[in-house]
Amino acid sequence: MDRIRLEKKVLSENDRLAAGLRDRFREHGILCLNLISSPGAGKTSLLERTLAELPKVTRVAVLTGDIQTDNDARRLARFGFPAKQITTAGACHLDARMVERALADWQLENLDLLVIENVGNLVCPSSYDLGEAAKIVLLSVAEGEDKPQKYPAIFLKSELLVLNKIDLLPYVPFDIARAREHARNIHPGMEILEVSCTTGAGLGDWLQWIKKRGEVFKAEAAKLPILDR
Ligand SMILES: Nc1nc2c(ncn2[C@@H]2O[C@H](COP(=O)(O)OP(=O)(O)O)[C@@H](O)[C@H]2O)c(=O)[nH]1
Ligand SMILES: [Mg+2]
Repeated sequence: MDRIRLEKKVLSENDRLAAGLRDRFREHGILCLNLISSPGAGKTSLLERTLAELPKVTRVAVLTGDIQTDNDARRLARFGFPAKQITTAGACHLDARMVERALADWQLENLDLLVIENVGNLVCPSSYDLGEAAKIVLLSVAEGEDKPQKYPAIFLKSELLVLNKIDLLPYVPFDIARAREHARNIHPGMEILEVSCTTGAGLGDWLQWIKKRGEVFKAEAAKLPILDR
């Protein structure tokens, strides 16, 4: 009982901080995306590909979460955009306070796009709002097509499913039609993209998705009343 009460308190404090972050992102016109998957599905690889393709003038930054090491931030910093590691020292997800702290010395007025790579986990990150405009779930074809059935919350809460590693389809028994069906059973309106970060297949559609989502975000932000929090 006490544990449930404590969990509720932690989550509502997180919601409060996330609402503050969302306001700041809106105020500065920053599209914030929260990338979630199990470890190794290819989040950092997708970000590497994305940063490599974006024009150098793009005002993009990335935050990347892991329990230990700054390996991913070092992989991402090579592309010349701001990249910062958040190490959670054991926590299985990022929370809004960690994001707030990581942003403290960045000038938000210089950004249009912020991509957050969450800690590899299909469960805990689904409960923690980071102020993002959209959660995106990645699933690689080496993980089994029944993951949406096993971990429904994250598929329900994500706008987009990115099916990665399609170059491996000839070698693994992964039924991509069933994976799509399972995802849409959980979340009928879910958008689904198929990509390979190794061959580059489908990455044009992914970049197009980001561009369109940015336009929708700006149009929605323009309709909302001026903030008075
Ligand atoms: N074959 C194949 N391997 C990939 C692909 N994307 C990522 N990988 C590999 O999968 C491993 C984990 O990728 P990483 O981006 O670190 O995953 P993360 O833990 O989700 O950030 C690495 O060895 C990548 O090279 C892909 O599209 N195809
Ligand atoms: Mg990673």
